[in-house]
Amino acid sequence: MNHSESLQSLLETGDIRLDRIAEKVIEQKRIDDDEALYMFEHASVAWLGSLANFVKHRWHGKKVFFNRNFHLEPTNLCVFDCKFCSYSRSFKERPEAWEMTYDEMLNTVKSFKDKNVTEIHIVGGVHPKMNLPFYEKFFRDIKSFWPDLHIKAFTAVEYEYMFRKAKVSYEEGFRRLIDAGLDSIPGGGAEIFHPEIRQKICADKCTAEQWLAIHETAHRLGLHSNATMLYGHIENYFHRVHHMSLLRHLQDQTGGFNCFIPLKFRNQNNEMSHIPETTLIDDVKTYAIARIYFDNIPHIKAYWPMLGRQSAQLLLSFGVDDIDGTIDDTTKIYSMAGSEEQHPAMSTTEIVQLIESSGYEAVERDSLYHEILNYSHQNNEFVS
Ligand code: V47
Ligand code: SF4
Repeated sequence: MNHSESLQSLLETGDIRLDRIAEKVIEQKRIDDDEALYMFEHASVAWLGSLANFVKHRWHGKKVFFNRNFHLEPTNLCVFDCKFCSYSRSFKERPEAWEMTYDEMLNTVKSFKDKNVTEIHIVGGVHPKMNLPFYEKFFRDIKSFWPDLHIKAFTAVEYEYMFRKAKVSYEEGFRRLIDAGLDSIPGGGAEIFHPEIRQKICADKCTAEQWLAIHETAHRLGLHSNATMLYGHIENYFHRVHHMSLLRHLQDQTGGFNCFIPLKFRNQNNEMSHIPETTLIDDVKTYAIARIYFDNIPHIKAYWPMLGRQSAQLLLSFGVDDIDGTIDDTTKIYSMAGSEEQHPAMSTTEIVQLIESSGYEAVERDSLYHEILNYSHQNNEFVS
């Protein structure tokens, strides 16, 4: 019996549909949306873990990726009103709002220059004053003193607003920002694409069609991006599969998504606080099914500031191969939403230990997943 055959016999459940799904995945055939839904409804956690781990191993062996990064959140004032958001403040109610000046933003970036980081992740509330010309100048100023800092900036929600206000097409807007220094795009703002849910949780921001068109345009212009899914609130399994299906379809056309990041809804201090957070079992299933379903997205990320480091570590055995970065206590989105990580920061040493103690190889990557250093070849001489 070869390895695939023995795995297949190990995964035999007596449920014909699950057995067929395992067979297809092992033979590298694509599973369809009904099969993904069936896994959500019928597969055990142990079965999902074994299959997702097999798929992850086929993509990346024992490697788990991380990077050295920091966030810049220039403001939490936002013109939109997402019901799940604990972080934003409206222009009418300003307590707990912040709005950095241009110089404060630039000085914050400069303060990281000697901190051994490779990426800045910029995201925040959608603010009319922080418009296209503002960020063209900002990117140029960053690149003038730090040319090789990778700028990963703004969700599709921010771009839709910024380009609409500047009266430019998505293509024109991206061309200007790329020229100024934009390097890639994070995956936020996707939430749940299905209109039945989107209408209830974030009715006034960019639509699913706009989110997808913005990423399609970015990919066409050579930018890579990520994709997220906000799960564990009022959506059901069907909505999750529908969401992943639209992403898989776009990825077939462009190949521009680097990673998929399921984001667990955290329920503190927002208008959906009455909804209980979903279980760890549901987290594990969602990540594993994502790994099994996306045969065309290379990486599945467990974003540790949102999940907490222990859950992120557990998910390494359920299809996850990336846990994001060092962060250095520079994001408030999840601490304000009730994450156990109230001041998210991990040294390189801590991240490497977290990965290695789960039996994997820690690999520092750049923002586009080029390997910088494989720590399993390093005799434990970490760089903090
Ligand atoms: O779009 C907001 C989510 C996203 C809550 O691309 C919440 O590498 C859970 O997308 N509970 C923005 N989630 C952040 C984001 C992101 C984060 C890290 C890495 C990357 C990447 C992207 O945060 C929003 C929304 O889906 N969010 N509030 C909440 N209460
Ligand atoms: Fe604004 Fe983003 Fe919060 Fe929505 S999720 S209210 S767009 S900051």
